[in-house]
Amino acid sequence: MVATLSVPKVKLKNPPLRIHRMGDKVLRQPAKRISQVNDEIRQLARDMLQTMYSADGIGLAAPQVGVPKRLIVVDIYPDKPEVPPLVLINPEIREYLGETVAAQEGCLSIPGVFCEVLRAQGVVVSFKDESGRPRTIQADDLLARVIQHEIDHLNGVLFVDYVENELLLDQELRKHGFQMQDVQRRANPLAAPALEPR
Ligand code: GNR
Ligand code: NI
Repeated sequence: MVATLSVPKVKLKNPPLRIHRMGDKVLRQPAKRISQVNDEIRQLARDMLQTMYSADGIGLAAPQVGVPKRLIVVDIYPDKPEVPPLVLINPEIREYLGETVAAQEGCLSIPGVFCEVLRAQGVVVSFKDESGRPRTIQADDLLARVIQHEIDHLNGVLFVDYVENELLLDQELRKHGFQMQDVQRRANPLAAPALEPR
């Protein structure tokens, strides 16, 4: 039996899960692999989808709802009822494709804050789906971007960690009630290395 994971694409007044915000330590913990895709995992995925649609998001990672497991849900077509969402369990990026592209990102755990982030145009990603079946897909453009953003969450990484302009980031964070001390600044592995003076 293949459990289908359809949930209506609607905004609930009382979503089943709470989205944790930057500053909460669960967002910085590396998430654990899922050894068995069972009904508990499928229920978590369903609850995450309802919570994502209710928050007007197009992706959500389990650590954002306080669960340190390697599970993400993605739906870049929240207004198309006929398109099913993606559930990715233990996702792994196998290949980065195409150019590195800069575009604005936001995060449901850092509401109101938007910054440009470099991402690969495409990725090949392997994962197990909601029925436990191994799958490999190629994703491009917005879908590839969201998958890269969500897999970062599984590794305790937030998009603001990559922002180079510390002053602009600090301003933008304060405006929305966040603090620079909760950012873990790091080089984006897709960025060209800065030239060392010599
Ligand atoms: O809803 C979301 N939109 C978005 C836009 C550009 C790049 C990434 C994203 S993911 C985000 C939801 C979220 O925070 N997922 O972790
Ligand atoms: Ni996010």
